[in-house]
Amino acid sequence: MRPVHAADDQPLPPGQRESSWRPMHYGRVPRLDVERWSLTVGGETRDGGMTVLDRATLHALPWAEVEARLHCVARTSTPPLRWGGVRMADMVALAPPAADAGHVLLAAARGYAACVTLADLVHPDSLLATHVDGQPLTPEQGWPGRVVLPHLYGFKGPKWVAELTYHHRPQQGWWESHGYHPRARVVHEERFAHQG
Ligand SMILES: Nc1nc2c(c(=O)[nH]1)N[C@H]1C(S)=C(S)[C@@H](COP(=O)(O)O)O[C@H]1N2
Ligand SMILES: [Mo]
Repeated sequence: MRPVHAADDQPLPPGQRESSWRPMHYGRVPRLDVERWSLTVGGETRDGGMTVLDRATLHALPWAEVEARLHCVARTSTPPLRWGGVRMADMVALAPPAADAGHVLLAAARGYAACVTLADLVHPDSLLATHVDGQPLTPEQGWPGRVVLPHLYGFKGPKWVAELTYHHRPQQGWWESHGYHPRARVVHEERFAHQG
């Protein structure tokens, strides 16, 4: 087994400094019933319909683990965390988008939303995480499920994710509508929509 916090393998990306993990978000923490948890997939789907992926769907998919820091666009990064869950690519395969729908709005149970490209969503390290460091997520950490996209800034990954909607064009989530970057790739320091 690899150590949980293999910080040596996880250098800090440009412009980030490490700080301990203290979950933060706007609004109250929803207390969600895990048995009734579901992810609704809609918008420009391949079959034109809506699919509800429930807890049983999730359990039927292969377990995946990814070790990654959480990089906030405001320049702090957590120590490496071992996220556990299922790959977003596997979820997307169960309810695929129309051929030309390259953008996905990820919405949380309490109003928060973020828009990502389909390519970023199906990145092999992208997870629908239910666990961290071997434990189920706490409500503050996003239980019953949060999107973890390690190559993008943290704002692209809603905690308490409830809906996934395919679109032909980029959408404005919460931070995108406040000037933050539509793509938000950490290695390229894509922090703000109008940089430089
Ligand atoms: N539902 C929801 N998800 C959210 C947020 C939020 O406010 N609400 N904040 C985002 C931001 S800006 C970051 S950096 C990470 C922070 O995750 P943490 O609270 O586990 O540290 O969650 C992201 N997901
Ligand atoms: Mo953030």
